Amino acid sequence: MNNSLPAVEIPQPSPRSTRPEILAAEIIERLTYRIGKDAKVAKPHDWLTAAILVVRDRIIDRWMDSTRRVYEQGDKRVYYLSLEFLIGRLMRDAVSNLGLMNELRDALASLGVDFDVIAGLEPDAALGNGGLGRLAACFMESMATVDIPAYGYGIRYVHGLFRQQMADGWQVELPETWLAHGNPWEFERRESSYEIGFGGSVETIGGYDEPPRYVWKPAERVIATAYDTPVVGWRAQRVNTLRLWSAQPIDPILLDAFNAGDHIGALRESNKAEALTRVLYPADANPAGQELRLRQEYFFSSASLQDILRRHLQQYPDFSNLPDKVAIQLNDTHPAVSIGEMMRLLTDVHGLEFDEAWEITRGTFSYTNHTLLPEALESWPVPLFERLLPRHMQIVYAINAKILVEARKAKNFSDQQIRAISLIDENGDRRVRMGNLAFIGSHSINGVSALHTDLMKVTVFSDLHTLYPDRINNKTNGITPRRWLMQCNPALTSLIREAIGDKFLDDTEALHALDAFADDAAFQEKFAAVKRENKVQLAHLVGSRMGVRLDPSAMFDIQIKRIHEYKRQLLNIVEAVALYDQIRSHPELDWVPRVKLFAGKAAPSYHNAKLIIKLANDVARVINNDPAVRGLLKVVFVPNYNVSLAEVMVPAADLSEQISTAGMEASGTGNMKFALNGALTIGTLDGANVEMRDHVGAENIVIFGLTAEEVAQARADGHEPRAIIEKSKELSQALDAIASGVFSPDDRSRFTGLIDGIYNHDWFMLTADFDAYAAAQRTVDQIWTNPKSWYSKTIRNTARMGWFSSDRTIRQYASEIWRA
Ligand code: B1N
Repeated sequence: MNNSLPAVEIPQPSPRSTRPEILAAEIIERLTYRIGKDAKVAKPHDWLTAAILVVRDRIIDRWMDSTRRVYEQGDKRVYYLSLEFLIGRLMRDAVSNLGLMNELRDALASLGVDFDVIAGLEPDAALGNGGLGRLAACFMESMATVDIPAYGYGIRYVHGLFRQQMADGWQVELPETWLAHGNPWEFERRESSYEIGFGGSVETIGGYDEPPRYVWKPAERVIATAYDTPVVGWRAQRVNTLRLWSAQPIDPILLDAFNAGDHIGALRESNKAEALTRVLYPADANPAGQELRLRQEYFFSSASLQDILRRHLQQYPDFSNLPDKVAIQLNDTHPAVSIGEMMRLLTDVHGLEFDEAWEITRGTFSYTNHTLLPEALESWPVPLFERLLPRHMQIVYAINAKILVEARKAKNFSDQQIRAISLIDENGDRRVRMGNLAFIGSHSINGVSALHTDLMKVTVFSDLHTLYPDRINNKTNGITPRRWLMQCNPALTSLIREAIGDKFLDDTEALHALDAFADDAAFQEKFAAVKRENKVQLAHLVGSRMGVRLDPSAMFDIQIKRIHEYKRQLLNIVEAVALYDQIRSHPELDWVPRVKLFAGKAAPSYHNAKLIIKLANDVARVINNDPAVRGLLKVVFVPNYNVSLAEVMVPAADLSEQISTAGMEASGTGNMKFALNGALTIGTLDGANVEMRDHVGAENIVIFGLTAEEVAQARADGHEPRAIIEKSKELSQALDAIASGVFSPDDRSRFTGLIDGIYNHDWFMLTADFDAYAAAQRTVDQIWTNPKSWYSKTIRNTARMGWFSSDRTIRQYASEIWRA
C-alpha cells in the first residue's frame, strides 16, 4: 500500500452474477476476448478455459475479501510448507464449493456444451506422489472451509508425477505435461520474486569486542517467482492461496557469450536455473538423495521464508511477535532446511541474537512426521550440505552444540543418547539428519495416526522424546468430504440427503443419522443401486481404456495406492493365485464372483515394485483367459493411477484392501475414502485402520493378521518364513506356481528372485499373515452372500466415518498446534 497517494475513491467492481444467462454471456465474452475464438470454431478445450475464467472471477471477490480480513483483524497466519500438493482437477471442486454447479451446467448447456465433457478435459495437477501430497491438498481445502487464514507453499513443477504406461505388462514412465494448454487457475506474481543463493563461502566480520557477524557470499543465484492459485472452501466462506515457486535465471541469456558465438553456453545458466523446478521427484516414502532434490528443498524453503518474513514486517515493526502471528507447518522433513534458513535470515540479515532467533524459530515451526521406515528418513552427506549451504552448515553445528550441552546438563544423557539426538549422524560417512533438525527446531512434532504417533515415541524419536516429552502429539489424518463424497459420488450424496437431510453437508459427523437406516430394506436397496451404478461407470472406464469386460454384479475388490512392498500388493496377488487354484480344483463349490482391481505407480528405480506390477499383469492374463474361472475371478491392473481415476474407483468399490504390514503404514487415507463411500474394509491393525475399527465397530470391518507388536516380536525372535510356508499348502502351491513360471511362460525365472526373498527373509511378513488373510477373504465372501448383512455393514461404514473428515483434523491442528 502506498500511503503517499492522494485518497481517491476507487470504484468497486460489482459482485458477479450467478444467473445462468449471465454466466453464458460471460463465457462467450471470455472465449472471444481472452481466448480469441469464435464460438462456432471453439474446441472443447477453449470452452473449458473460458468456463474456468468465468468461475475464477467469482472466486476473486472472495479471495480479496479473505486477504483483507486477515490483515485488518491482525489474525495469525498459517503456512503449510510442502514439496508436494497432489491436487487433481480443480474445476468441479471450485464450482461445487461456490454452489454454482447447476447454474454453470445450465449456462454451458444453453451454449451446447456438456459440463462433464469439458470438466473431464482438465489435466490433473499431479504435483505429488501419493498420500502425503494428497493430504496437503485436502488440508488446503479444509483450511479454507474452516476459515483459517492459510497459505500453502510449494514448487510449481513443470512436470508432475510421470504418466504410467504398460508395455507388455511392465511399467513405463512418460513425462506428464499438465501445463501444455496453459493454466487458467494461476496468477503469476512477478512482483513477488526473491533471490536464492547456493554454494560460495561465508565471511566473518568483527568478532573482537563485538559478536561476530556472518555474511554468506553465494556462488550461484537464481530467482524464485510466485504463482498463486486460489483455494476455495466449502460454500466459499473463505478463499486461501496456494503459492508455488518457479525458478528463473537472473540473466535469461548471457549476451556476451551469445555474441561471441557460444549460443549454447549463453543459455547454460538459464537452463540450469529452470531445471530446478522442472520435475517432481517420483519417490514415495523413500527419499531421493540427489543434489537436485536438496536444491529444490532449499530453493522453495528460502523463497517461502523470505516471503513470510516480508509479509510480517509489512504489518509489524519486528519479529518479537512472530510466534503469535505466524505458524509454519513442515510437511515431513522435505522443507526442514527452513529452520536453518529462518535462523540465517533472523540473525545474519535482520541482526537478531542467536538465542533470541532460536526462541522465535522454535515458537513458529511445527513438524509432521509421515513415516517410520528407516530408509525413508532424510539425511544429507555433510560434504554436500556444506558445499551447497555453507552458512546453514555452520548454523546446524551451532544449534547442535547448544542442544547437546542442554541434554548432557539437564537430562544427564549418556554418550549413546547424545549420538542418537545429534543433528549429525556419525555412523559411517557423516550426514545431516533432517528429522532431528525438524524435531529440535519445532515446538510440536506430530504423527498422523494414533498408532504411528505411539511408535514414533519408542522408535526413531525415542531419545528426543525423553529430552522433550511434551512435544510429540497425534493428529490423525483426514480426507475432504467435498471431493471424496459429494463430488466423486453425487448419487450417494443425493440418497443420503433424501434420508437424513442436509446437515452432513456442513458437518460430516451428522452422517451418524444414517445408522438408523442400516437395516432398512428399502434404503439398503437404494444404497445397493447407487453402488451398482458406480460400478457400471467403472466398468465403462475399464472397458473403454483396456478392452476388459467387467460384470458389475461381481464383488469389486480394489487395492489402489503406490506400489510398495510394505503395502503388500504381493500378498493380495498371491492370495488371488491361491483362490484361482481353489476354484479350479473345486468347480462344484459356490464361489463368490470377484473382480480384483489394482492400480498404482512404482518409483522408477524401485525394482521389486516394478516386478510386482508385471506379476499382477502376468497373473491377470492367465486368469482372465482361463475358461475354468470365467465369471468367477478376474484380475485387472488399471494403468496410470491418479486422483481423477481414484474419483471413479473409490465410489465403485465393494471391498477395500488395506493390508500393509502392521507398524509400517503411518496412516493411509485411501482406507478412509473407501469406507466413507460404503465399501467394506479388509485390513490389518495398521495406521488409521485401528481408529477406523474403533469408529465403525469391529463387526463392520474385517481385520486380520499380526499386530505391530507381534510383527516386532516375530522379527526380534527370528521370523522363519520357510517353516511357515511348509505348513501352508495353499501358500506353498501359490508361491511355487509363481516362482516356477506358470504365469511367465516366456521367462520362467522372472519372479524367482521375488519369491526367493519371501522364502529367505520375508521382511514384510507375507507368510506370517497369509493364512489369516485368506481366511478373512472367505469371511468377506460369507458376508457378501447375505446382502442384508453386507449392506447393513457398509451403510454403517458410511454413517460412522464422518470423524475422518480433514475438517476435524485441521481444527485439531488449529487449536492444539497453531493456536490460530
Ligand atoms: O503419508 C501419508 C500417510 O497416510 C501414509 O501412510 C504415508 O506412507 C505417507 C518421501 C513420503 N510418508 N512418507 C511419504 C512421500 C514422498 C517422499 O519423497 C516420503 N509419504 C508418506 C499422509 O500422512
